Amino acid sequence: MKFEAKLKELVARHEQLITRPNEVDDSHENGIYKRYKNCVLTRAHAPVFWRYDINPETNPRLLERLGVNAAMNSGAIYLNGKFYLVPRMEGNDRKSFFAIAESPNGVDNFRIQDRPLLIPELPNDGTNLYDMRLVQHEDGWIYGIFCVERRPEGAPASDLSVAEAQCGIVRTKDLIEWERLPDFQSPSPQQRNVVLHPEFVDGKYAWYTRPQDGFIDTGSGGGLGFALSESTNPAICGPEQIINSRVYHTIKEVKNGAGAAPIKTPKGWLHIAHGVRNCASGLRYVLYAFVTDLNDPTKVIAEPGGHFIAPLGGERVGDVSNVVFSNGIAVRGEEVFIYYASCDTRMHVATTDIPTLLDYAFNTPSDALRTGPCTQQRIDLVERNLAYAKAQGLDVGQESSWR
Ligand code: M1P
Repeated sequence: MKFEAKLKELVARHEQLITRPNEVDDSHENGIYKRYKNCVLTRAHAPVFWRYDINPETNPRLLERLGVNAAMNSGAIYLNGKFYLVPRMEGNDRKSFFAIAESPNGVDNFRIQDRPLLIPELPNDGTNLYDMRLVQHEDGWIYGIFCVERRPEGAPASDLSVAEAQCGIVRTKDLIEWERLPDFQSPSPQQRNVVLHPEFVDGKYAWYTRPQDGFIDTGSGGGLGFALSESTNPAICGPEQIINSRVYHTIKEVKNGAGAAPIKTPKGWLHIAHGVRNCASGLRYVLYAFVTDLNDPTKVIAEPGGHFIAPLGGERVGDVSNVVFSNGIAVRGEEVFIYYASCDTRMHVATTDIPTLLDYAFNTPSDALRTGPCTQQRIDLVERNLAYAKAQGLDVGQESSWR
């Protein structure tokens, strides 16, 4: 095929992908949220001109010059009538970078803006920046809170996997001009999954942290922390209080971390976090929910047992398999758009609303922590249902002798 025709086809295929309508996937109905058939962002959503040199003189074979490997872990915000994602794009060179994608409806037609987002550099900046949370704070700024990963000074030459994670901060008013602030400072050796609370607490900035001793292992870091700082410039937080712990034999046994900033609801601050456990096939990442007190965001007042979203079907396989991860939620009125990545590879959306999420959070039994009480929870549900079915003369698929 001639150069021009090939380029035309690439552009047409890209346009077809990004404008294809999305539909609810009814096969995974649970009443709590709706999954969708198509991903909202993939590596193929990256513009053709990000990947190819389109000049026949310098690229006569029209080869891809700078491939994109993944579009994942996106910050999200609903702003001025539009949905914006700030995904973690990953080049074939393994470096992550940020982009801005915009959609009119939050479930399809996400178009990535022409240029990647170049975060202003700090001296000794990270090797890799990723996983931005977008937080609209009551101070008037939209903050971008992200992970800064670097090789620490003195790391052993024999082990190139030794790395350090810290938290970087940018702020903007319009998603166009971004100001870089000094990195977040905390008492912990490393931090990942740091999120800013959208309101002041006791007149201070409040942070969800994830204290960790090592780059992957949280070590003595007991879970999801909470801390206060006087300012965001610089953000130097005081002691971290663990507000949501890791727990043996649960979906968050190995580690957990905050997702997007919590949603303010009439009944509390609603969090969608991630929990990690270990198994023979490696770490398994799922999403779970909890609610904290409106007046005391350190106090958990509801936590349904088990996972909220776990990888399903094709979501299970990717660069880092068996992972769902969310750092972006957009809220439009009562509608909630939960953006989650599967397997550090591509982005999905699940939609629901605040009343449904509160029903889920407050009326789903909490994890009873042992097989006996957990089985009893289910037997109690069965007994209530069978009695109700009998009284109402309902066929709910029960054993025939009981009908
Ligand atoms: O690979 C899964 C996820 O691992 C990390 O999350 P956590 O710090 O909780 O282990 C993050 O690097 C995240 O980007 C990644 O999706």
